[in-house]
Amino acid sequence: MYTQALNSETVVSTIDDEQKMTAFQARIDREEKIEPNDWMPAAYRKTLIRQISQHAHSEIVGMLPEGNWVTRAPSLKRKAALLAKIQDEGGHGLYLYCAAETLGVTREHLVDQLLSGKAKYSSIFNYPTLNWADVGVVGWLVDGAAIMNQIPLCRCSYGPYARAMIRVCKEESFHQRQGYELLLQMMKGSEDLKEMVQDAVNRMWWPSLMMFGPSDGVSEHSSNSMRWKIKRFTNDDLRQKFVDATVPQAKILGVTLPDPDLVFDEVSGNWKYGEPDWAEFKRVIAGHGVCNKQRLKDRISAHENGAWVREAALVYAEKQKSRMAQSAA
Ligand code: FAQ
Repeated sequence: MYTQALNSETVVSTIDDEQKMTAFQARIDREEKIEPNDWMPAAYRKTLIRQISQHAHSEIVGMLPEGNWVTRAPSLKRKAALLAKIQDEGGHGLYLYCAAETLGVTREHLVDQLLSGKAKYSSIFNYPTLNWADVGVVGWLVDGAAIMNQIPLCRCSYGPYARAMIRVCKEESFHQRQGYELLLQMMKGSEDLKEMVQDAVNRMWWPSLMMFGPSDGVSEHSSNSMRWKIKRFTNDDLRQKFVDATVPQAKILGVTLPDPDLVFDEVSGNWKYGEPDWAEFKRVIAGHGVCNKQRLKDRISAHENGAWVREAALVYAEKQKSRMAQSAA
């Protein structure tokens, strides 16, 4: 008797869920935004929490390689631009943590996942920034790749993520330009400066291509994310767009992209490129890149050193609340 009752409830709820799923997909197909209080499949929520939080972590960890150069910027102008850029990245992380919180997770939980090494962040930030030209190349290639990936996210089906990305993309385009302009200046300088730029490009080119994720054949999340219009293009499509946009910029700059297989294909109108080293990519995202340990160590110590700020903010918020309650009484 008990089992029968349970089974019939399960059947009703399965039918119910199927109807909800169909209605949900129809909303996505009509390009309606999904908002925090709307019904959504558990897997859609999980995918968004995963992607948005990884994105937030990437912004916060991404502050570190550039932070390494603030005290050594070659002029006041460059220092001011670099500081502004790094502050922007911190801001992007905060918008994104807020967007993730609308899905029912707490920022504390997400930060714990980062600091305990459980959460991923973009592989690119596990490479070192060894010379000043790296700051320019991070702007040109890393922000360039980020923009290519993130402009379509402004049309993501989840409202809070899409809206956060509009402002993020505006700021990222300033970041990309400051990097490219910095490199243009260096390329007008001495042979040593030109070599420095070429060296930075040689080291950052392949890791920048890896930012788009594994190739489509092995990308486990792409098909669901495309169906749900979280992602609008596949990893390989975005990587190709990035290569096509970047090759002419490299020519203007006067640097060589370190890929002997790079060739223009008249039929497709695309630049064909060689295969990134996917074994290296896997090693880096598994925690074995050059800087993974250092990045986590730095984030943990920043978190610990900032504990008093979080405590003070909480005490201040409590004080404000009790003052408001007193004045309302
Ligand atoms: N690094 O099935 P897919 C920035 C993981 S922000 C590490 O293809 P999906 C700003 C992936 O998470 C840059 N992990 O996954 C800045 C998944 O693992 P999981 C960050 C990677 O989600 C600039 C597994 O591999 N941008 O640069 C990477 O459909 C300058 C299977 O992959 C974003 O996060 C990778 N490169 O596609 C700051 C944009 N690629 O979760 C400072 C939003 C893949 O199952 C200075 N994110 N994985 O354990 C996305 O668009 C997507 O999440 C992708 C991956 C494209 C990253």
